[in-house]
Amino acid sequence: MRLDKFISLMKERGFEGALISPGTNLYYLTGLQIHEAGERLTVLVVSADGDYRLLAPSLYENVMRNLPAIFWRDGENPYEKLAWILAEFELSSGKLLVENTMRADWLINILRIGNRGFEFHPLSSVIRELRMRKDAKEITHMKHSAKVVDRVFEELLSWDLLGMRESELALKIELRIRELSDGISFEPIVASGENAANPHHAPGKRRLRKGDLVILDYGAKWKGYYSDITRTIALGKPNEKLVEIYEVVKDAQEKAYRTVRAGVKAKEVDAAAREVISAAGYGEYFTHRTGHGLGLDVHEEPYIGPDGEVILENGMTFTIEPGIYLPGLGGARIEDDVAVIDGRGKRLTRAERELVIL
Ligand SMILES: [Mn+2]
Repeated sequence: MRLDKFISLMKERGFEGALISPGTNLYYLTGLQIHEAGERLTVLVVSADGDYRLLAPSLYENVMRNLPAIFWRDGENPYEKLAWILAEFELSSGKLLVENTMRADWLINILRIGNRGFEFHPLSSVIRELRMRKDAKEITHMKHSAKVVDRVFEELLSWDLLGMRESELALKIELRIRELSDGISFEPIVASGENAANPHHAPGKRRLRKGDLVILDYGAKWKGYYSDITRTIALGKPNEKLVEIYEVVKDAQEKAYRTVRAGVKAKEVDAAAREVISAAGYGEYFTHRTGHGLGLDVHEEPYIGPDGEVILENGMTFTIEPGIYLPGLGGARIEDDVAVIDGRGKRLTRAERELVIL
């Protein structure tokens, strides 16, 4: 069980315990998915001795039967109960892991309840080692998630795109993803014409027109696992400059992909993409890292950037998504999801990468 594995790793690293609030780490360790805990304290207390207990609001009483739990009712002070669990587990000092995304108001209250001797550390510092290495089942979910976005890309090429507003296309993509999967990874990005010079453009009222390069960036979710794809398409023949940057981005993406191997550092993959783009004279217009880890979170480790010291291993999954953005003119980005399998990089997303001119 993942929780046992986590506890022994935590102990090995000299931690006394962990406080894990709802999120992907809690889901990863226990399978527990808590929708909208909001302000009500919900936390899994884990001790390096192997004990664990969930403290949760009583409104979840009927849905949580697989973990030892203590419930609190509205009107009660949950922090008193938390103090009681910490005392029972003999947790009063030492290194304690805290979920990175825990609400500040919870943490402030926890800091007030007799924790004089604790030294807090982010949960990610330990759990990253488990989360980064996906098992076969996790990879299967990611493959499925990737298939969905490939399919949506193929379908959207036959939609009547000319004259459509960016926001309308984004909504149509979202709807189709939702029909085919468990949900979207983030609100789809549709960036057309000069808007494509902004890597994270929010789709707006601009209508797609002839000569545009259009960046489409979207993802699906399957059994908790995300995909994330970007394709750049052309409506009618774009000007030569735009075609040129597209081809440079495509070469950079391919080069980075071919660099992926077990034993290679993440930053070597970044450097491979960056070299191609710099050699073509567009280095200053590639304004972000080459990619990010992907899994239960859309952005997780390993990050594929110039500072990426993580050594790639089998089971690691991440994106490769170089781009060039020319202010006032437009931009291009190509993004695939890649897994390290049998020592080599393997693309999970397989949609067409040659420039599609509609
Ligand atoms: Mn991405």
